Amino acid sequence: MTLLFRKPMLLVWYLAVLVSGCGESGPPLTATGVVAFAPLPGRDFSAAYLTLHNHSQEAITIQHVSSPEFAKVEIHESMTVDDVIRMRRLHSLTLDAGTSAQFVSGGKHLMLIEPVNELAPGKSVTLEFEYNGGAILIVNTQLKTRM
Ligand SMILES: [Cu+2]
Repeated sequence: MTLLFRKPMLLVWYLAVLVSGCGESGPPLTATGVVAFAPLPGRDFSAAYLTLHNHSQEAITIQHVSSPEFAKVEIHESMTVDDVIRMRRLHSLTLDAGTSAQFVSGGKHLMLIEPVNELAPGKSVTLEFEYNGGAILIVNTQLKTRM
């Protein structure tokens, strides 16, 4: 009896080691340090910052970002031209294999545009990153107060 039970358990454990050992057990794209701000009173846009990590052996291209809480989400990049800070929209963003992309104030950022409902600090929002032709990374966070 004991042997009969032990054999399948050993087999399962062995398979688990194989799966985790091949380096593809986790998602290829993850996000850390997610901060999304509630729009300032009277404004219909806001920003979100985070770091995206490509854990895979291939390039990952983010083709579209969306949120059920906002009409539009755009990837922007701030740059200083002739002492004036300008933002330009990036229509896609590619992360080379094993690299990260930081979204920070004054650099790349997400513009959260036109809230669907009234959005106060503390409300949860979802960000959906569509990449490589159909894969989706879903990130949840709570809106913070803009300082
Ligand atoms: Cu912007």
